[in-house]
Amino acid sequence: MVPDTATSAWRRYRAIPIVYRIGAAFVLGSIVGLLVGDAATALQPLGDIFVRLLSMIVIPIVIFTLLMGIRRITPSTLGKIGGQVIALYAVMSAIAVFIGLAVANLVNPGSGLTLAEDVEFEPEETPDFVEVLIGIVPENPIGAMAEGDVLATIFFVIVFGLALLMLEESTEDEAVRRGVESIFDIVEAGTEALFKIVWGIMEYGVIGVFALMAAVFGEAGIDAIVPFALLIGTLLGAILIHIGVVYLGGLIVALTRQSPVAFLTGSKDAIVTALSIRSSSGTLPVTMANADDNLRIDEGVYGFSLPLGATINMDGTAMYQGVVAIFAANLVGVQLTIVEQVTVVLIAVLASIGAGGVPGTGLIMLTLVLTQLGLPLEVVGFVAGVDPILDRLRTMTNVTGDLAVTTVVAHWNDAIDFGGGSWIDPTRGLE
Ligand code: DAS
Repeated sequence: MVPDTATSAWRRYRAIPIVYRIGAAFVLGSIVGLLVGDAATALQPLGDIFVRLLSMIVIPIVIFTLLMGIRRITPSTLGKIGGQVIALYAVMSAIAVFIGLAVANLVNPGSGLTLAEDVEFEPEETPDFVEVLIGIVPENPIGAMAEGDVLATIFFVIVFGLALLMLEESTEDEAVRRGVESIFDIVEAGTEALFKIVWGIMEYGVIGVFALMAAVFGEAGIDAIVPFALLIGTLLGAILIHIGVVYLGGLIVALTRQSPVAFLTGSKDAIVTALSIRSSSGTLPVTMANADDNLRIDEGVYGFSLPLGATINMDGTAMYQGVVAIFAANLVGVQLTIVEQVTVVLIAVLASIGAGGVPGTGLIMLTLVLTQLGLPLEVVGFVAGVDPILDRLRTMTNVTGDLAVTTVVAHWNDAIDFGGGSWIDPTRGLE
């Protein structure tokens, strides 16, 4: 019989949000590594288990979350506004990844930090761009899944998901329609089960991150702090460029001729909430309230664009993939070719369709990008410790992007109430 004190201690431990426990493991592991030195690399195997658990979940999570994401984009809702929203979301995400890669190529976070010696890394031969594009189409989708070929898996799942949706809309056969619904019901249950596994892995991650950080700081010493600080700085720099130039300069000023300050003021509650709770989906009610009350946007637009954006439009998350891909490549001393960096863009944009707007999504997606590029998954353990900071920055960017795109599409479709409202008053705009 476990003594009450132990069970109550365990309950108090579990009551602490996992993200803070992992953050504490990051700090403690780093301190132990600095104090113990090389001997701390003996903990590496505990970190390797964490990495293998993450690797185990990569392909299943792609398949299930992507099918769930596609479920939301039903062909009938595509329509004119839907087409504009989805097209703008995709363009914004691609620009975000390019900005992330550009800033990371300039700053080069991760250079100077080395993985623990016994982490093998075999750089894959770099295919040329045409090979990457052709390779997206799998000759054998099951084989692609078995080999962890993320892009080819994403391609097949998107094709299969769209086929299911079209079948559901067109078939006369009731049994077939029920079959499609059963598949999506299974996918929904499977997705829930997989996220339970993800959070179970993150529970073990407290030990895994502790071990990885102890090993890396045991190996590299105090010098390892700089690369992590650079990683946070790089992402922050890329985000400020993306929000300042692309959202405010490009979308709000150039396309809607409205005041960028007024846009930010109108969106402030959603921005602060996203920074606080690290969840686009959790912020959605606030995002919608800002769109309606402050930005004076018609519900016919934001009612479609914001729930969709909270799940498929994740510019901050996509940008983060680019930044950490460069960080990971520097860790193992390889230079990502342009082809490989474009591959990051493809995965980040496509995979974000399936990524849900919940805390830690970006970290899980990172396993897809690193797997595709053949980069060491240990990096996920490294960045997991600073994820509480990075995730807030990503989520804030995701939500700001949702509102900026929604404002542009509403403007294009005369779905903004210029008659009153806190910011959309033509006398205060740039007209
Ligand atoms: N927390 C995710 C979101 O809610 C973003 C991420 O993890 O990258 O958008």
